[in-house]
Amino acid sequence: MKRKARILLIEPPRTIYGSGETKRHGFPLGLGYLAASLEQADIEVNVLDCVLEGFDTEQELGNNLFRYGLSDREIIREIESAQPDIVGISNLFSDQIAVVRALCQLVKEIDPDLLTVVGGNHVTALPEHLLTSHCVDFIVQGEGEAILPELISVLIEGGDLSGVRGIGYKRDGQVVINARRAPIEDLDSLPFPARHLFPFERYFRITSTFGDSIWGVVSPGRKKKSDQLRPVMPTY
Ligand code: B12
Repeated sequence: MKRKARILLIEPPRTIYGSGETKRHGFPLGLGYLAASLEQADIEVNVLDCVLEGFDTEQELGNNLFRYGLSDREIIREIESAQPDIVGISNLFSDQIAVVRALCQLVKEIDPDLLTVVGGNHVTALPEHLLTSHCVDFIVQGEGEAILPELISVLIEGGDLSGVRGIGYKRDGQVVINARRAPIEDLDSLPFPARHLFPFERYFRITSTFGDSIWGVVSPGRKKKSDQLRPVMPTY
């Protein structure tokens, strides 16, 4: 990869169980921080929040499982229009790995040369897991703000991947997990999230109906009318 790289960051569609779970979404803060760091490193970045863009689009997958967010066809259109060299996908939740893997597969079907990078809590905890899929080229463990720009720079320069702390990849078909990078000490050194790359006010349209609740929640099959909504605060 020789010229300035172009990356598309994607918040994947989500799956939930129709009874007992609710649709919900908020601004993907991690992608906001990543986008800002990429911009600071002079890397061209676009974002696609499949959940926000397709919040009312539901697909029944069987066994009471629902997917909400943009359809595959819509995602393909968005990727083709953004023309990225690299697609970065967020995987915060381990219960979403099937969607993430399917999205990586979709990317490879569009263009096998498109590189896929997955980051977030799941691959941080289990770095080898998704890398065993042929459609996942790289994983990033932990905070991506410094790692992702460095990875992209090494890919552009054709440098040595073994020196990039915090990544996992494949060498000669074997999964390689590099040493972890220490957490960022000086958080004030980070640029603020690149909110200008997101249709920010639309997050409030999902979330603002809930009084003190900060996340938009709605059961599958229902639209976002406030009288049909059930406010739920997450418990951990
Ligand atoms: C906010 C939040 C939510 C929000 C989601 C917000 C949103 N955007 O939609 C809500 C309230 C909806 C939510 C719900 C749930 N959550 Co929650 N949530 C969090 C929380 C508290 C913070 C996430 C966050 O914003 N972090 C701050 C940002 C800056 O960091 P980040 O997103 O992790 O991104 C950084 C890195 O991960 C990485 N990265 C992330 N994406 C990418 C992509 C690429 C390409 C790269 C290179 C790097 C990268 O770089 C980023 C910058 O440093 C975390 C706990 C935590 N401390 O992480 C739990 C957490 C993610 N949630 C968790 C869980 C379990 C859930 C629920 C399943 C709870 C439940 N039983 O209902 C649901 C599932 C929701 C769903 N499937 O739809 C677990 C996930 C564990 C796991 N392995 O699955 C966590 C880790 C809490 C925990 N310790 O248990 N959650």
